[in-house]
Amino acid sequence: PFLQNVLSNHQFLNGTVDTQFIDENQDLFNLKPGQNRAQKLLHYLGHVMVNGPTTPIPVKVKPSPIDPVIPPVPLGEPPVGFRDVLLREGPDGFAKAVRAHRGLLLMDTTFRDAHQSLLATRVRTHDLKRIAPFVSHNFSNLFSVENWGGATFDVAMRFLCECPWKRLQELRALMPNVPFQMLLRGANAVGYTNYPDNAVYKFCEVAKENGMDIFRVFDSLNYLPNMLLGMEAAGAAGGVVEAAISYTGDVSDPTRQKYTLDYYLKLADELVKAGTHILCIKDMAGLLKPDSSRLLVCALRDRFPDVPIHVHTHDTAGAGVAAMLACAEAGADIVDVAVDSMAGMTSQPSMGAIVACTRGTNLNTGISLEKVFDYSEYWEVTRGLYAPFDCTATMKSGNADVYENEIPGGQYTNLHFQAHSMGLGNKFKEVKKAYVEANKLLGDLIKVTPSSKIVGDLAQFMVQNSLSRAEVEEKADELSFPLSVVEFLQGHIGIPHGGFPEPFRSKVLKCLPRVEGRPGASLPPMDFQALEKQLQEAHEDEITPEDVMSAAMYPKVFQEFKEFTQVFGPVDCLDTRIFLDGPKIAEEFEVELERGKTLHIKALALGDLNKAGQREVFFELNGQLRSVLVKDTV
Ligand code: 3PY
Ligand code: ZN
Repeated sequence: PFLQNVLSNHQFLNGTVDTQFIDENQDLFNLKPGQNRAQKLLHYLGHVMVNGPTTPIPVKVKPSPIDPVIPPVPLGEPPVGFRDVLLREGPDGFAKAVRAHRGLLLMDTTFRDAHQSLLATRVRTHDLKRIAPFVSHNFSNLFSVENWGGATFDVAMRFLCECPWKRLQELRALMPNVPFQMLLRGANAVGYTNYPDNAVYKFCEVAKENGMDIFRVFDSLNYLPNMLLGMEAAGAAGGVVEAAISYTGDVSDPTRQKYTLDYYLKLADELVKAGTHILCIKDMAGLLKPDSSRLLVCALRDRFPDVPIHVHTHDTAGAGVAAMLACAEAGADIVDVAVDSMAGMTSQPSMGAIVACTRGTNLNTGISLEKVFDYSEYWEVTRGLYAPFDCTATMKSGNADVYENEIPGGQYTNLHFQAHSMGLGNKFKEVKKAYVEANKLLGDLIKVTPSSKIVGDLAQFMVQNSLSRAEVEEKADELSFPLSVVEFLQGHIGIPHGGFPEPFRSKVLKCLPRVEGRPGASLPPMDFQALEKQLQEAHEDEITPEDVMSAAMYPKVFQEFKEFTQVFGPVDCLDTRIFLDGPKIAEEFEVELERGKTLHIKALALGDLNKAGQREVFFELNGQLRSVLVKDTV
């Protein structure tokens, strides 16, 4: 700031002052970023106190004032877990050990999908880190903790102003014994669009180096060439490949003829042939009922006796526990759960319920129910900190209508929230109906990120313009469709099962170009060296290989994130309530910047508005009076 002020001073600029000293001492300009982290944080706090949170807050609910209590963790190393098996035996040996395991294994989604589904993906690394040692010590027999990928990557930078890679590194250090799992959107990596092949490979390589173990790879259309690319990238990085078949429809319903048991088995054949270590059924909308679960899992178990089967679902209809128990009884090795207070509704089924229901049976999970209660209590209170993002502000229950509209968990919450926040709560039913119609228009798709967004965009377009399916079909050559719909029809995300809907596609596209085959195959490789150079020139901080990957995935989001931290410092160190809502006057709190470096801050007063539209905010920082000037933009 000092330098900035000097450089923008008009006397200085006019050359009316003697600057010889500066000219002769160029090293004055080598200011190390980060040295004034405390001042930057005061600037952030002042900003939040004057103008409110920098991250958009969807509902006018304050974070809970109650601080979470971290349950005690024993001293010493955590017990040996499946990660030790993985490190010792490699992915093949790991898969064998999983298959040979007696009892049901669980993946805990609390660190990723649960909050992606319930809390708009807003859970911060700060709160994950606090409970990580407890999980490491008490849930060492988990198959994995899902803690990365999906929407977490971009939300971390975009809304939480923190680095997703740092999350991975820090959690890895705190949980050395439990395998980490991420959701990789195949050729879309952690984005919404296809990336050049070398970007997907590099992404997996860097993720593995930073501590990722298991890559759940899916494609939103189950388009095999996209899936194979993701699988190869994860495998080449040395990761455990978990190819995921995205499930839609109902295999137990003979009237549903598009996504039949045969369709899933044939796809599974291809994935096993391609060498997947684990086979996953990814039921992103929660459509598996006990009957369909039995049918599907029994058939897969018979066909692939040696391949571990892992099932993912959402509890939107409320039948998640029943479905997962049916899967386990039919021979699934692993099912996904979230801790009780972060489970249910559009999230995963409850960990406690599955642990309790399998206790004393041959599916026993080996997990202590008492520890689940402690874990759940931590999350119950922590969840309160995220009240401004909690879907329960408007959504009061799950809904079995998901069997009809097939909306994936996270999207169900988003659409519900959007309808309610626009004061159109009574329109949600209409949006869901339009979603069904939009899906039919597009040829009955597998719906998961990003194909689900395309169906959602078309549905919203239909509601906004009061268009029925028949009208859209009839006027397809005149309407201006959302870009995502047009690009999908052009073939930008791959080819859907059964091909594109005709004559709808031709009517919409007219003479627009069409992508043939796998979209990524025609993209030129990314030049990482050039990107690194460009980032080094643009930012003062050191640029790491992880930063290069962040910029490769989300160039604009990364740039804004860097600019933000340059001004406001390491806001990831703040407690969540302070981060979201700022301190109250007279509140004293601590901020641990790094081990052994803690700031003691007290918010003292908020000054009056000055002529320049600013307010001075006063703090005590480690016992010394400090103030920051903040522009009042409210
Ligand atoms: C994602 O892609 O983020 C998902 O969670 C899909 O289910
Ligand atoms: Zn999911």
